[in-house]
Amino acid sequence: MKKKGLLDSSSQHRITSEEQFKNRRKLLSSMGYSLGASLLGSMNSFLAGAKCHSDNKLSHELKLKPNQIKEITRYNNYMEFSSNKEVIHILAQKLSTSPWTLIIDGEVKKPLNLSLEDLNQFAIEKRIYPLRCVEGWSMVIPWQGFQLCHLIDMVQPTSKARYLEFTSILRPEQMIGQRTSSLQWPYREGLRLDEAMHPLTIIATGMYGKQIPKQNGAPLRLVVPWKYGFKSAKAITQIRLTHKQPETTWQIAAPSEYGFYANVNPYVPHPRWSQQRENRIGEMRKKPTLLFNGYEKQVAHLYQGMDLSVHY
Ligand SMILES: Nc1nc2c(c(=O)[nH]1)N[C@H]1C(S)=C(S)[C@@H](COP(=O)(O)O)O[C@H]1N2
Ligand SMILES: [Mo]
Repeated sequence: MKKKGLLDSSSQHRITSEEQFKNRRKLLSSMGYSLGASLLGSMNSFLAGAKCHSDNKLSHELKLKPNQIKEITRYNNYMEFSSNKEVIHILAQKLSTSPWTLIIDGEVKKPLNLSLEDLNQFAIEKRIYPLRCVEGWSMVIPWQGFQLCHLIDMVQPTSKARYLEFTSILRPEQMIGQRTSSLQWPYREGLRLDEAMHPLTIIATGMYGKQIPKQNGAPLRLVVPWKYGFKSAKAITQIRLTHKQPETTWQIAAPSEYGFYANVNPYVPHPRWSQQRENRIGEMRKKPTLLFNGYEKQVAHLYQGMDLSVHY
């Protein structure tokens, strides 16, 4: 009787804090529970880091000074439009971003089809993050958005879910690069579930106090600050939870140059250049690149036991 109640509460209620989770685990083991099939499923997702806790202290932790809005909005990477960074802010105005639908499906109990209005229910927070492009330049961008984990909580991943695949919009009639560049469209990216659940990982909807500009990924853009910029897919329309590691656009294009993990790492050079330093846009001298883009303390545990030069 008691046993049943306990199982119910662990599978149906949200875990609100790590402390609560640890207490529950202690309690379970003190009661002599062995991890049966259904409980194992829910424990697995906790162990994968699948508890969502808000952490808005992360915003100012690195005490970075944002780049000027002009720098952020006039020097972009967005291959759906051009490989010329300085014309994207013009070409991207062609993309119509409303109405917009975000589909979340795959290994979830509650697939969802969300409009931008639906997404307004999330409290918007500010996050000032460095963005380090794999090419060797960086910027500091003051985003607004919400933690991706809140969205993942809503769809309830199944026990098979291990990864997320993000798909950007396919609209060649509005995106000239999709007609002229040979990358495999639509642009796709992926994260491991625990990376996606991490409180640093956000969906950005705004920047510098306004709606996010089209050239920066309107209306919805993934932001994962400890990874190279290409992981942060712009204009996303679908998030699919999967069991298998998804293929990503840059991995398909050049597997020896762009790995699935793409953690910012000064000790693992790109095959054609060093990653030890970066050119912060607006600054004269190059600066050292930091492991995990400065977030080692927050994310290094996700990669314990992994050789980061193999899983690059
Ligand atoms: N859909 C899509 N997302 C994308 C890209 C892209 O070409 N297409 N480029 C990526 C790369 S390489 C970088 S460095 C960042 C650049 O973001 P920014 O233009 O907002 O600075 O967007 C990333 N997201
Ligand atoms: Mo990039």
